[in-house]
Amino acid sequence: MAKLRILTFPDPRLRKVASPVTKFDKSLEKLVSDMLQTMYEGGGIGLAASQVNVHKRVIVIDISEDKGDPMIFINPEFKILNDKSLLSCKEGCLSVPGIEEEITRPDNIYLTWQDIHGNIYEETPSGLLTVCIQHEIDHLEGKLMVDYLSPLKRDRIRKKANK
Ligand code: GNR
Ligand code: NI
Repeated sequence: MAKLRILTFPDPRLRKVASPVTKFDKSLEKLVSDMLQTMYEGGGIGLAASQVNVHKRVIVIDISEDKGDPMIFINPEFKILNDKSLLSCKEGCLSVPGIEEEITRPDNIYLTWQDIHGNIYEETPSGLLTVCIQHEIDHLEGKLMVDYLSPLKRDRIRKKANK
């Protein structure tokens, strides 16, 4: 396993839209294992490939207490089942270090994804996983948590980062 470099806001490479994974091969396994190490060493609960400058639709998440339950999502997609059911959560991002902001997201989603072998899964997740998977899928679309903040707040964060 190798630790990868994490891009930080406002790096324009974080704005790229990731492409679907089509080959479920050894190089995908290597990417996932490097991403897991990078997430654990960075102290995050999730990581999208976009954050390590690999623009493929790959996400790793571990929201377990003892950090022993890695979840891998290849080509994840979600649909909002009820846009009136919302959840607010103080979010952080390894690509926006030092910032924690309350963000409100839909709480009732239908999620599909593939595993590392290409098998297809579906689930209606709940709680922190719902928040985290949306945060990570945003990364794959080139979207960042700062995009949910006011332009003023976003500008303050940008100025701090550029110092
Ligand atoms: O470590 C992280 N914590 C977190 C907290 C609340 C909502 C989302 C997250 S994801 C973040 C790691 C990260 O930047 N993933 O892209
Ligand atoms: Ni993030």
